[in-house]
Amino acid sequence: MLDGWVPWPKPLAEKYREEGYWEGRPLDRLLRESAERGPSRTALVDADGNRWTYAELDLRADRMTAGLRRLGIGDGDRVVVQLPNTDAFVVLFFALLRAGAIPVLTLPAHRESEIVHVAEVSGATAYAIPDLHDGFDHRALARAARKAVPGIEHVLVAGDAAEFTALADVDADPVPLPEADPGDVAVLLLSGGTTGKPKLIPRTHDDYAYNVRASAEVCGFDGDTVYLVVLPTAHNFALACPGLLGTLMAGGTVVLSPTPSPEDAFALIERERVTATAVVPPIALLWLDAVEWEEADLSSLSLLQVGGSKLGAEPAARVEPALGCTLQQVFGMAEGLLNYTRLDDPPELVIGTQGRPMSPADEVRVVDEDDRDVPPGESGELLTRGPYTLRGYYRATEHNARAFTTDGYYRTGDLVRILPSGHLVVEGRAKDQINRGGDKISAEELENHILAHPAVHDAAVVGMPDETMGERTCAYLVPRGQAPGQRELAAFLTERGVAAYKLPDRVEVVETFPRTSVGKIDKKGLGRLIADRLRAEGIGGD
Ligand code: OOB
Repeated sequence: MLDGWVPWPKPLAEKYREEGYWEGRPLDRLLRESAERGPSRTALVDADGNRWTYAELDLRADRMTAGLRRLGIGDGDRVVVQLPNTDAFVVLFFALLRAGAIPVLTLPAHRESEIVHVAEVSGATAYAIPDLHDGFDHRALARAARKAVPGIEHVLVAGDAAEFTALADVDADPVPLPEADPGDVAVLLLSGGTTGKPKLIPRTHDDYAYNVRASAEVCGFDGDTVYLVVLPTAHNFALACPGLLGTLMAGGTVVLSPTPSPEDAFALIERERVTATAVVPPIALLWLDAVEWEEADLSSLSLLQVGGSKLGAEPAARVEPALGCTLQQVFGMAEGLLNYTRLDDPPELVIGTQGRPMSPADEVRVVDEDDRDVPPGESGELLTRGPYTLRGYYRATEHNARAFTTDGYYRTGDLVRILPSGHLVVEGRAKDQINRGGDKISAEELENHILAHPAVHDAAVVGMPDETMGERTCAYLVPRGQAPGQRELAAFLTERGVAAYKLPDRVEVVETFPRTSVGKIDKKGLGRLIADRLRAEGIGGD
């Protein structure tokens, strides 16, 4: 049993159980049950065309479970997982659950700064990596991480392990093990973050299994579903909404795409007769253009889920005619709450809204700055609680006091309005975060890194409008001497181990920052300033 996480209050947990949201089954059972129902069906296919049946995948997971236990990994141990879209991720994910360990899911793009932080906060004892990915040697990163976090006893490598342990050798004859308590934490997800450092999101077996099961229902996943994983497997959207777990629960087939490029993804859609996939808006835009010249047969595709940042109404309207499939908008968060447009919603709701809450037990409020409910239909901050929304970040007592109301609502930081149908329209953001095409960047985290530069006196990071990404990142600097340019700053941040997607796209140098009446940096003012400047330069904006 993990400590340092905030469980649901007992009466509420009782209610979620009684009303059948929580079924009291460990998350990994979804694979076992599908393997029992259809052992010879294809569970997983990778980009090279390697295929595993349910029986094979289930057995691989069991063998790796035994291998992990032999290494001494299990019983609540946290394991930082940083693997690309490969079979190794899928097998390790289930093996960790079965061994009683807790996967801490990070993105392949994360670097020393993020990995060290996450390993420290989670108290990780192991770290799983690919050898090389996207030209980057993760073993070098593992060496640095181990130096910084000596608690990391094991480094498990998919591929050439060098001095570490090869995942292929984490293998032994299956042993019977006790099942996890479904009320315990199953995985730790990474939050997009709004403060200095990324936060960890505890998801229990009960809550995550419900997240997966209800998503699969809403999206009509069944044994005939062939789901293409395009986003990183570690992202909640691709993993569990319904994603790879929802497909395996339904007995369908998961296909792994190494990248979201139309070349890779379209070829796999044609080859495997893919029926459903999930992307962020910039990828949707890219695909909408690519169908013009790519010749692949996409006729099998029946559902394209788009979420992570706001999809404009114009591209939304182009999805069905261009790709010949149903569009589903998804407004979700790793913290929990999922909003989906429904498959039978009228076009104006599918095109013009970000969906409605997945569960009848989701409670949503829209409030003003004093936490008072706004009149119906008006815009305000979205607060939510429910059977699959966290009650607190892991080991973050102080932050939790601000991120949640006293009665347990999570402050999403999203500005929304609710239509009479219950559908939400995302209107903006109250949180200090940049949403760069679905990748979340905490302004404060980036500012802290930038402030370490010797020629920077002060820094303020804001979003700037961008046609494809929705937003990009602009760093305003007050210099101390000769200010670094965009490239110099990017090199400095990379050297500090900051992930590439967080590097500022643009640097602006000013003498002082505009201030609000209470003396805070006026970020809205800076946002307007850069938007005006882009417009004057003829880039982006209206
Ligand atoms: C998904 O999860 P996260 O944790 O990376 O980011 C959550 C945040 C939301 O609070 C919101 O600010 C933004 O991303 N967001 C959207 C959106 N979907 C997410 N903003 C506008 N429109 C949308 N459709 O991004 C995520 C998790 C599960 C499923 C889908 C997305």
